[in-house]
Amino acid sequence: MNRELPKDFLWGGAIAAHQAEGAWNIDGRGPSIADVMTAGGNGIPRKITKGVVEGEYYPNHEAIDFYHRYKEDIQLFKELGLKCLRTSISWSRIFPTGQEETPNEQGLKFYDDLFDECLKNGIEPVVTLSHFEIPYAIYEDFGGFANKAVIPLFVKFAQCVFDRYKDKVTYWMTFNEINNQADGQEPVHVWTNSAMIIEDDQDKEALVFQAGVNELIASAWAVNEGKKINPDFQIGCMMAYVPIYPYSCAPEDMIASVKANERRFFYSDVHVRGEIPTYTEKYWEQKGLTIEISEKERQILRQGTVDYIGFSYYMSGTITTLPDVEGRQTEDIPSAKLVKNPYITASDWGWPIDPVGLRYVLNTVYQRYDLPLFIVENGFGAYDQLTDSNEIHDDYRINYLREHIEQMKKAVVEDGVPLIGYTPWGIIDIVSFGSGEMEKRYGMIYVDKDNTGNGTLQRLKKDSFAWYQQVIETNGEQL
Ligand code: BGP
Repeated sequence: MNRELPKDFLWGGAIAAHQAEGAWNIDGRGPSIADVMTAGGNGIPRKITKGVVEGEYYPNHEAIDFYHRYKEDIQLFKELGLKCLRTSISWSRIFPTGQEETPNEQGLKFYDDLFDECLKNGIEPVVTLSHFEIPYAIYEDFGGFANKAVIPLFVKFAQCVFDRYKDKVTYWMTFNEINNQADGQEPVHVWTNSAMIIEDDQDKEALVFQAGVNELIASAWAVNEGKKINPDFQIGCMMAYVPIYPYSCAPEDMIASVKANERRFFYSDVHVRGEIPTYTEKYWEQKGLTIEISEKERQILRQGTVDYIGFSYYMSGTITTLPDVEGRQTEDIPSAKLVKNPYITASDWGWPIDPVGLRYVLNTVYQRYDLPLFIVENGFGAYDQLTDSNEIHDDYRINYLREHIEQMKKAVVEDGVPLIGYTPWGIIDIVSFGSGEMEKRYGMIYVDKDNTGNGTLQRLKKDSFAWYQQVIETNGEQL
């Protein structure tokens, strides 16, 4: 039996525009929702400010200055042996307010130069259209994706970059973690791709579902347009899969697990099957949610289904209805609580560490959709210590990645799951999305910058750099 990964397996690394580029207000770029997200950290949540507020520190303004340093970084990626680099295009670098008739040529040129530099070094760009950022003006003028007027604006952006880079990029994804409608804090707001500030008297669940449906329509429409521009494009969705296990074999725990997983599967069901699933229509009915979707929009969904499923995997979750187990009450599944899994440990940020869960997701998702999969995020955020001789001994990160790659290989060579590639998250240290911290480090390349923005931005190779180089060189044999 062949126990190896395919020879053309796309070993790579992942970053995102708003977490790496910086250069937030130069060469014609307009502010994005990421530019008004303050730093959090040490348990303090990030918040979206209304506009850029004097005196606040915004970590995404400079990030790691990838915009000016990408050639140096790509030399390091080449040394690693990367076959692909996943990144995103900053929408407001192309259309500063999202509403211009003509795109910003300086923005388009930056990505031309970036993709050319990648290709020159044997690295294939894998591109996400919207990675948790939309032009801030779209939030100000339309209130974010809950407003259907934003759908054609996104499609115009997609058409522009599909056409501009049609000979440089094959693998695309539309919305990063479209199912991860991350909550902000007071005032309640939802950022990620929806970019909304929801006031207390508004129905959050209805707005989040409406924004999600509008994004799904925008995604399908973009897929359609992309295929007209280049029929060879491979356009995927991008999901955050966090499998929710039943805490016990009590049948009610199984049902709670099914319902919890439906909250995520809803999005990929629409991306892949082109229909709103019955279980979601029923949920909206039971909760009295009025979600607007016209017959024409349903037709767009049917025509714009995806070619593959990109997804992030970091952790699994656990749910129970048993009364005597401590946990956090879920908002939408009656008498169900999210609880700790007693069989696994967690990171410093409380993210459960469950490599076997990756094999479970690969099998479950492939069996559900029968499409190729692409792991476009998997990584271990940790506090790294710099030694006096500028070394970083990140064995914990090597162990986390090794265990996940072992399970990924089982899914491919033992279970027969077709997997396009693996791009560990934060191939280089970048700004954490959830906490805004630089010190929640994922990279195999260290960047000298701390949570308050101080540092030289010098790049250093961690121990995991040489380890991953070996993994790629041996196509996953040497772990
Ligand atoms: C995913 C996002 C990435 C990245 C990752 C790690 O949800 O797609 O952008 O941020 O999470 O999360 P964090 O940076 O909060 O540790």
